[in-house]
Amino acid sequence: QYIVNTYARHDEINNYLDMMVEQYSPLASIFTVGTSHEGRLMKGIKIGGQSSGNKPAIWIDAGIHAREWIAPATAVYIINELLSSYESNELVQSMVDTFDWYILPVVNPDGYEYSHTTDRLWRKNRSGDDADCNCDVNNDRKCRKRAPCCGTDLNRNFGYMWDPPVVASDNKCESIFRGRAAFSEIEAANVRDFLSDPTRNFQVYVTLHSYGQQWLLTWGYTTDVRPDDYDDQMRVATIGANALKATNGLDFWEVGTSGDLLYSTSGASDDWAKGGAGIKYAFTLELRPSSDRVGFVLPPDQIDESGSEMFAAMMAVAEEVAKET
Ligand code: 0X9
Ligand code: ZN
Repeated sequence: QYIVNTYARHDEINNYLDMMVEQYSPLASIFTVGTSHEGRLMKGIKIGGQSSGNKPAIWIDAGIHAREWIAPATAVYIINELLSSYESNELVQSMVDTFDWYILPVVNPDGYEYSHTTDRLWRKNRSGDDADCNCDVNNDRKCRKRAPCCGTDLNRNFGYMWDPPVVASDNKCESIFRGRAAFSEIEAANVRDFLSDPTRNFQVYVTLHSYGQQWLLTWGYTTDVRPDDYDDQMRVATIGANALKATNGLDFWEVGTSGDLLYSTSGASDDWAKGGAGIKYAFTLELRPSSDRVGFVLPPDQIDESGSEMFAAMMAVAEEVAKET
């Protein structure tokens, strides 16, 4: 069914991808990176036609953090827009012809589902001890205490500068638990393996989060060093942020490193994408809203604007990066 502009469940998103591929093949095809801890299929969509080989590629993922529902919804919006406007929009057509777009809407499907069924503000994935993860939160008082001790923060589990921990915890009961080891979590390892495949030529890594309306640049783990191509990162991000702001008239959208705007953290996916996978442009986007009044619980009537502005940003980024390829 048509799930654009809704906060859809994980199986609805997966079904939607199948439906789009049915309609738009061979322009679109399914890819999978593996299954989650609880066995959910981590399904994505490749948009760009059949040609593989060294067409430059753009990766967009979302839903690393369970409660950030606007992120998967925005990814779905982008998928819909890339495919439905391909025929009618020259810029879209040219960017889809130039790049292979790989979009994985839900990196953390177990946590995402848990945030729908049990705890709206859940952040981590759902791996861990049975006593912590599989007890009955609603009817067992002990379980209510143990519940936070389930799961790992996938955005502290990626293996570039995983150690020492920076705003990351070794306590499994904290929401920023970094896991027992870098890539201890199947969902992070699945993304790593897919992005490491040398037959794909990724130029851009974008990961959608919320909230804060910020375009975060690497490095995220420190403010002491900058990547040597930092000026390129800043230029492309600024072009993207300007396109974004122009779309729906948002005036607030910050661009800068995680440490400069927010805080530094070790083990996030953006740093690994750049430092580990060698993808030149690596961005974490903190989507709407800007303030903590609604925070993660953004009304669904804002999906449309979040989607349209982020789509414009992705087109602007692609156009700019295309000049280099
Ligand atoms: O803390 C995070 O993982 C991200 N913010 S969120 O509110 N969505 O949890 C920011 C991560 C930014 N990237 C790095 N610090 N490397
Ligand atoms: Zn997040």
